[in-house]
Amino acid sequence: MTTQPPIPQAENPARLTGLKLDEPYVVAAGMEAVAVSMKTVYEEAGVNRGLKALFKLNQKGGFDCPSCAWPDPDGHRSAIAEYCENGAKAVAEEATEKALFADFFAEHSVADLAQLSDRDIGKQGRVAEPMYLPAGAAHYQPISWEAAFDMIATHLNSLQSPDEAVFYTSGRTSNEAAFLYQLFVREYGTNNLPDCSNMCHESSGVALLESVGIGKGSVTLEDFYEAEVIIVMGQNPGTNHPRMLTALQQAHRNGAKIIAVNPLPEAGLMGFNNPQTLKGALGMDSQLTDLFLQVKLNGDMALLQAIERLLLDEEEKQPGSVFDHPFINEHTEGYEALIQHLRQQNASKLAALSGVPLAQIQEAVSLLKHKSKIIICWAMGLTQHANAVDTIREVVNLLLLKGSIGKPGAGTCPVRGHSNVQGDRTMGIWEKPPKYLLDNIKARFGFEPPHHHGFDTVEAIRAMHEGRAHVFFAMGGNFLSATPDTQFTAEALRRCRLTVHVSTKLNRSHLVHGREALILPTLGRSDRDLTGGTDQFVSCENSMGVVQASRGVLEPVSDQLLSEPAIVCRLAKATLAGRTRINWDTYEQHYDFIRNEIAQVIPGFRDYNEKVRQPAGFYLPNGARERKFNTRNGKANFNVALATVPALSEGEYHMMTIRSHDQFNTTIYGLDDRYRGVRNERRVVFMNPKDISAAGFTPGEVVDIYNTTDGKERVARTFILVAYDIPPRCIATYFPEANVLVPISTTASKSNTPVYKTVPVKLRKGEVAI
Ligand SMILES: Nc1nc2c(c(=O)[nH]1)N[C@H]1C(S)=C(S)[C@@H](COP(=O)(O)OP(=O)(O)OC[C@H]3O[C@@H](n4cnc5c(=O)[nH]c(N)nc54)[C@H](O)[C@@H]3O)O[C@H]1N2
Ligand SMILES: Nc1nc2c(c(=O)[nH]1)N[C@H]1C(S)=C(S)[C@@H](COP(=O)(O)OP(=O)(O)OC[C@H]3O[C@@H](n4cnc5c(=O)[nH]c(N)nc54)[C@H](O)[C@@H]3O)O[C@H]1N2
Ligand SMILES: [Mo]
Repeated sequence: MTTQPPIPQAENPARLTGLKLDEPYVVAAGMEAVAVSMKTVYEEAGVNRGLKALFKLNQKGGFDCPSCAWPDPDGHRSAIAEYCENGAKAVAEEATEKALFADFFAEHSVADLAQLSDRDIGKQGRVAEPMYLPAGAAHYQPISWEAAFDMIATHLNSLQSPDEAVFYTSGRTSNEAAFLYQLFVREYGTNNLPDCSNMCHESSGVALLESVGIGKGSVTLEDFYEAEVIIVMGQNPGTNHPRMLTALQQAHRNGAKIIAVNPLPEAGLMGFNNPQTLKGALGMDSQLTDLFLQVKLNGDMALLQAIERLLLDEEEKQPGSVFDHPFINEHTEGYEALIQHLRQQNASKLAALSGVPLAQIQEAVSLLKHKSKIIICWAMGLTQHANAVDTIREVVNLLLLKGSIGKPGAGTCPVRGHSNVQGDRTMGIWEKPPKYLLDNIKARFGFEPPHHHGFDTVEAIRAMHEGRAHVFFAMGGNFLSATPDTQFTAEALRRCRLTVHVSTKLNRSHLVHGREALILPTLGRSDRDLTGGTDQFVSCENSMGVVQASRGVLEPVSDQLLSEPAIVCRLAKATLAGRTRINWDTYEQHYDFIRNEIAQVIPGFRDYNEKVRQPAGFYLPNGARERKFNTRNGKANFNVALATVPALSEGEYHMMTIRSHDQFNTTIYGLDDRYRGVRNERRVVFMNPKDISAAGFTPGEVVDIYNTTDGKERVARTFILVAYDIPPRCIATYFPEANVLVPISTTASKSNTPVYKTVPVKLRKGEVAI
């Protein structure tokens, strides 16, 4: 089918890099993290550029860290280090001085570049001018911006329907760019706006909307300092949200009990040395987790129901002492149905299903019983399962029973991934647009936006695969590597007439392309943006609904980069020409004009230009935070669901695909996963030592992993077995190497999120000699 080069993760046996194993850490951060940050930044960006960038990172008046979406403190910010090791790595990756101009692409063919590992592709540097790959060509060649926009416009305008184009977004795109992008796409005529959120917190959004009427979390950072109990489920903050550890530590000092629910004893969760304090720097800081519940993969719903069932027993012994009846009566619906359901459940059976011993669940119940300031945090360990939406609704059930929402120290805390993924959704990057958004767009701009739903990520892949979509446009991201079923997605992209990527850095999606392909180089978060001849800033929304300005400080690596808002404006003008009702030119003159539009169209943004200039930004309205539940019935809704864990056949395991400490999603910074004791290798499988021997393997042996969902064999070759403290029949590999095994047909009900955390797989001896 293809003359394109093979994809190492999907079509080739991969090379190993030389595993070295250490003891896993029990405590995260400390001075080692600071040393690693400094080293990475200086190596990539040089001392001057590096220092300049780090000094402005997450400071008021500086730029928002491009790494995760954890909020910055509203008040005092440490002048030297309001960032973490992994934020520093993200900045270093972007601030690199290596720039790829036409001569680089003339020298290296697409086929040559495709031989490189993901890490080495990323390390080549920033894309520095627009590049075009003609049909059948071996090399990308330079193209002017104008010609590139004309080419995209010609393709888009030759489609039979706007619904044959797909417009993907990754979560670094600013509010300003995202708003313009969705506006252009809707004026063009489609809601095909899939985004990384579809693979990330979509399950949280769906669940929270149904349960409490807002698809975002309800807590603020201040709530952490007042909480009595904080449960962290399915999240590895030591690696993915390191600054969260500072908040957890403060909460712990203020007396909060911390319960960690995870199949792995993750270093950051178990303990944390805060490098911003002297004690922490010296490695003398505290233990964080009071109770570690080592749940089986997807055992969370069973665990939560076991807790609720036991709380019900306590409540019945002493009515009114455990559940918050005034809150339940006034604000919720479905309590009786839930209680009836819980009465039919057997705590021991639920405990067995969850993998957590009943005695430990009892401990959790004792911690929770008489407390009501409870926060539950979660991330991908809950969202990427078939029953994710119901599991998250179970999280809310527990909070509602305790009245733990909409008051200080309590509430929901889905911890977001990309730094502006939440803001992009607020701005209308949504394939299922709410009616108010379409109405407001119509009222302000005078065109009728399409009402029928567009494709989400998985639907977009299928549409491209089946020839129902022909043009793929990506505002950031690395679609090929982030999506499930790598081989299938590759076929889908290769069937497109045109694939376009607005990117900062080179990645594998540029090398697995449509008949023609374009790379449009853009400014990153840390870059100075002089669009319209003035210093522009953009804005982002963090995980707690705070919108803040972000102003890049570094000189861009090339004068041929355009900002994302400028790219959208020019694309819109080229594509819509005389058809448009919108004066795109003004937005390129000053971003204040974009924010003025946002203020009129998006709720909560009135006086945006003024408010965003306040030093710490502003909070968006949040009904759940005030016990105003904007659901259909105006109540917070309990949900009744049966706890299930998918069954395993003989020789089968549940595989989760997780992040190492040295990556940001598909951007691989390095080959170490320091806290888990893994160095210099990513092709590893974490497995329970008893399972290893029961299967007749030995640690260190090389295996192939395979999946046969839908009767089709998917194989990921050459992984080294690492004996690890992980529950039986559960194994772990890294994303994106193992994405080839994730069947596209298995997605979460209601959110359609790929099931990246319970992939049914088997292992066999590695076939390829290494
Ligand atoms: N440095 C860095 N920061 C990042 C990212 C990055 O790649 N690197 N990615 C960003 C993005 S987009 C996101 S979405 C977040 C992701 O942040 P996380 O969700 O922390 O990322 P994962 O590595 O997917 O980790 C999932 C965690 O859930 C656990 N887990 C897996 N399955 C289950 C389960 O069934 N139940 C329970 N209770 N736990 C389970 C795993 O052991 C692991 O600790 O981080 C963001 N921040
Ligand atoms: N197996 C498995 N797969 C997963 C997951 C998992 O846990 N397991 N997690 C899922 C999750 S939570 C997510 S969010 C997705 C992530 O999916 P994506 O968001 O698509 O992937 P990223 O790796 O974050 O995208 C990195 C690329 O974005 C580009 N980029 C970086 N900064 C900018 C910028 O400022 N502007 C522009 N235009 N481009 C930029 C760079 O070219 C870089 O190569 O992956 C999902 N895939
Ligand atoms: Mo994410």
